[in-house]
Formats: sequence, C-alpha cells, structure tokens
Amino acid sequence: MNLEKIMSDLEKKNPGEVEYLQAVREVHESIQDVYTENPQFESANIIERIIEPDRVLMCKVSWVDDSGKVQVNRGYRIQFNNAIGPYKGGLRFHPSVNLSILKFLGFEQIFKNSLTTLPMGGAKGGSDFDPKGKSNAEIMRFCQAFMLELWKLIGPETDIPAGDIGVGGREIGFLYGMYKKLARENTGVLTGKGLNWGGSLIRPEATGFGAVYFAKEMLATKGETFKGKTVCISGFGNVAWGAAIKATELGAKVVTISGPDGYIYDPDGISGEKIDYLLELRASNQDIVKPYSYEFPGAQFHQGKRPWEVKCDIALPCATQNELGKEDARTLVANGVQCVAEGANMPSTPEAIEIFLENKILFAPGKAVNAGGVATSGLEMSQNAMKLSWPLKEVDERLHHIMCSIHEQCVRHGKGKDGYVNYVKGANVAGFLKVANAMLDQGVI
Ligand code: NDP
Ligand code: 2IT
Repeated sequence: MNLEKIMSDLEKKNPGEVEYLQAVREVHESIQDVYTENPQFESANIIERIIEPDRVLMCKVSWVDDSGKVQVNRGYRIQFNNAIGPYKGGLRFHPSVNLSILKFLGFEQIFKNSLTTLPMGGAKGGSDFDPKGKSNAEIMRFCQAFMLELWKLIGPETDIPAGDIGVGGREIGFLYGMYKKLARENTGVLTGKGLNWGGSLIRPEATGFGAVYFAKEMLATKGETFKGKTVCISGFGNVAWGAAIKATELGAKVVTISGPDGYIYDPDGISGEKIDYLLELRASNQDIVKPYSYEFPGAQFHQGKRPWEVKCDIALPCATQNELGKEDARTLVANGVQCVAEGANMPSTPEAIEIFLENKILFAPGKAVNAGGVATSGLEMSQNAMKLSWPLKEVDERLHHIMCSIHEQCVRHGKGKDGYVNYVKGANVAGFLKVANAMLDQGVI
C-alpha cells in the first residue's frame, strides 16, 4: 500500500476536507503492517473501497421560526459502510457541521462499531442547524422538516441514527414522532429513545460510563485505579456528565468541565448536587459554565481557556474534535498526566497524540473509549427487536463486558515488544480486520 499516493489522490477528490483526511491518515498509518501481511486485501482493493462512503445524502431543510421567518439549513446523512451490519451512527446539530466533519465521523464509526462486537455498520449525519437559543417548538419544526428527507433512507434494518453533539433525547423524540407518522411503523429506527417508547436504560449515560470503564482497564494495566485521582473533563454534554458521575463513583475527583467560552475549575470536585444543577441548566438550553461559577463560589471560570492547563492524573476530552493540541499535550505530560482517554471523537490532534505516545502515556482514541454509546444503542436495537426491555443491571453489565472486550482487542493488536500498548494502532487494526474480512467474504458490491 502506498500511503502517500492514496492520501494525495484522496485529497484531490476531497479538497479541503481536513478532518476527513486526518481520520483516514490515522487509520491507514496503523494498518500498514496487517495490509502487507494480508495480500488479499490489496488484491480486493479494500483500502480504496473502505474510504469511499457508500452514499451521501445532502438536502435542504426549510422550516419556519417563531417569528414566522423561513429558515434554510443543510441536512446530511452519510452511509459509509455496511459490511458487518446496517448503517449506524449519530446525528450532529451544530453550526460547524459540514461534509468533511461528517465524513470523518462516519469513517471513524465503521471501526468503532466493529470494535463493539455487535453487528453494526458505520454512518453519520446531521445539520448546520444551531439548537442554541431555539425554542422547543423551533427544534420540533426543524426535526420534523429534516425527517421529511431522512426517512426515505433510514429504517430499523437499514440505517439507525442516534444522537451526537446538539442531539439528545428531546431531538430524538421529535425525529421519531415524524418518522413513525411517515413510515407507519413503530420500530427501533432511532436509538436514544425515551424509556416509555422503546428506549434503553443506561443509554443516556452509556458513552460516559463506557469511557470510564475503558479508562479503568487502561489504568489496571499499570496496577492503578481511579481512587484518589484528579480528573479533568472537557465539555458538559451527553458524554461528559456520565463520565463525571462514574469517575466520582470510582473514587476520583473531577475538577473541570468546559464549554466553547472557557472552563470551570472546581477544586472541591464536581459531583452530586452540582451535576444535578448543571443538568437542569442544560435541559433548559442555558449556558452552563459561567452560571456554575456564580452558584458555587469555590469554583473559578477561565474565559477562553481549555482545561488541559490544570494539573491532573487523568484527562477525559469529551467536547469536540481537535480540542486538545500539541501545547495542551505538552502541558498535560509536564504536569504528570497518567492516562488520557478520549470521550469525544478525535479530540486530540495528530501532533498531540504523537506527544502522548512518545512519552508512553496511557492514551486511547475515541473509537475505542467512547464506543459504549453506540454499543448501548446496539443493545437498544436488540431489545426493540425482541420487544422487551432489559433491567438496568443487565444493560450495565453488558456495557461493561463490551468495554472490557474492546480493551482486550486493543491490547492484542497494539502491544509492542517493550510492553507499551499503542491503543491507536490496536483499535484501528482490530476494527479494520473484521470489516475488511467481511468485505472480502461478500465480494465486490
Ligand atoms: P453535547 O452537545 O451533548 O455536548 C458537547 C459539549 O461540548 C457541550 O458541553 C458543548 O458546550 C461543548 N462543545 C461543543 N462544541 C465545542 C467547541 N467547539 N469548543 C468547546 N466546547 C464545545 O455532545 P455530546 O456529549 O453528545 O458529544 C461530545 C463528543 O462526544 C463529540 O465528539 C461526539 O461526537 C462524541 N460522542 C458522542 C456520543 C453520544 O452518545 N452522544 C457517543 C460517542 C461519541 P455547549 O453546549 O455550551 O456548546
Ligand atoms: O459517535 C458516536 O458513536 C455516537 N454519537 C453514538 C452513535 C449511536 O448510534 O449511538
């Protein structure tokens, strides 16, 4: 495989799609050896086939705001690869959403879903719609308008969307309501549904819980645990709050959370009623970072800064892509960080990852660490297919078991001669092999 030729061809075809090219390069660098060891991949041109999405929907979404004005957004669904199961992946609503960001997320999702041990292919979608400051009625009208396009492409055995940035239980509800009406069926077409209408226990907190279960396994390779450790978390959304709760439960102290405008440092720890307070603000569409510092006077708000300057043992980036750069990585290492586990998708830049690996820090990528979210979506699909719901303990145990199994796969494929586990390589190789072999089995389609 000629990596540079593949990358330059890809760049010509997808000019300026920096996030997508970044994600593809990382996977390709990791799989060089297995690609050479398995000439059947080259003969079947697996690389060229895996980096091209099966299809891309890009559509206009028109809706009417509360003042009666017509608004126009762009909607997308990228069905990337369904070699091992129906397309599966979240929807992101954020003004920054574009084709490059969704293609990187869809591409990553292929390997993440493969790691979960469940039969799910990779997809992603969303819109440049900004939910910030919108009323419930506006969010409902937008979701309904988006579903008018989306429903033709998705289905419980075809493509199953879920949440991501800007999409939680409320948005899934509005999307589901419209799908149900159009398709005339009550099925598990979306995951992250409400508990009363087909949702699974633990799904809301699954990504954060799973991330901490994974980090717990990483620490255990060094005989360490969460107990008594200081944890820095970025963001405070779907992923971050579950991570904060579980890390605290395991005896750690979470001292930061963040938003786009800065971060909060609370030396007393962010737990219990403080998390309840943050969740209430979040549910009412309000800014959460600044009000927190007024409500809890021991806490400090650092405008325009990222939490990585705070001394910690464990860092859990849980906000967005490329939010942790080279200088942040240097600072974390200088401050003695032991473990960096990515709750978000691709939050560390390639330069930051290089610094973690050079310094032999326990570092694991999003596609392994945050796979608990989509894995629990897979468990929601199983429950929907069986038309029953599992108790909390059962879902949590299954999630825990899946995260341990992902960790094992990363160690199996990522452990070097010196005993250091390169989780980036391990996750990419393990995720890739399963999909590549399935593609070989199924012929050229
Ligand atoms: P949410 O929208 O619930 O939360 C995102 C958080 O990050 C919010 O606190 C948000 O602040 C903050 N944030 C968003 N954009 C930026 C930015 N540009 N700079 C700084 N902070 C920012 O999203 P999720 O928690 O669902 O997603 C977070 C990450 O986790 C994403 O990378 C997503 O792809 C990934 N992920 C999500 C899963 C899920 O199940 N939801 C599963 C696996 C991965 P504010 O709200 O103030 O804008
Ligand atoms: O990035 C992700 O894995 C998600 N946003 C969750 C996807 C899902 O289908 O649950």
